[in-house]
Amino acid sequence: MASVAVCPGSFDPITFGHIDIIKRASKVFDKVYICVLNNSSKNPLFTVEERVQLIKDVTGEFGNVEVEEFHGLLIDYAHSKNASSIVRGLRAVSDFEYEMQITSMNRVLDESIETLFMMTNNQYSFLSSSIVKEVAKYNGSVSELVPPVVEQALRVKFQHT
Ligand code: COD
Repeated sequence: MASVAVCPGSFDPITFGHIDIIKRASKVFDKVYICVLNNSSKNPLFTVEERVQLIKDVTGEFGNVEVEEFHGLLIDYAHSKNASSIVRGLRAVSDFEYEMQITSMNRVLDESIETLFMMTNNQYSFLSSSIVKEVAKYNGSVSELVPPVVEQALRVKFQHT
């Protein structure tokens, strides 16, 4: 039976850190669904459609990765895809408490789906979508942090074209 995983997130926008985790997951699982979901504690810059399109633009090279949006509980999405696992990235110890909270909640909702954590490449351990938006907002260079298509989308959003 094919192994299926879900990489969930807000991806507002996708960064090289996200891509690092997606690439690692795509090597371990037969099929990886990247799912753009709503994080109720965040106020997104990009629409869900824009985020999905940017992810599609930069993950095309991975043959076993599919990108979708979902409005609802992550665990329901994972279930609908027959996924055995949810893959999350870890950057630093500071991620741990938040990740433990959502993992425990998801386990209460459905014990059969495991959450697996992958450590990011050291060079991306400081990187987050928030930091990228902060730099791009004030017209700083984010070329080391995101692919060119995302950099361009940020320029348009912040009217730095
Ligand atoms: N290196 C490695 N990994 C990284 C990096 C980096 N530099 N940056 C981010 N990541 C990882 C994150 O650790 C995460 O695993 C993934 O990439 C996505 O990150 P974000 O920040 O884009 O996404 P989040 O954390 O906002 O996603 C939260 C969800 C949207 C998944 C969550 O809110 C959710 O499941 N919402 C749906 C409703 C639900 O089911 N709620 C119940 C559970 S509480």
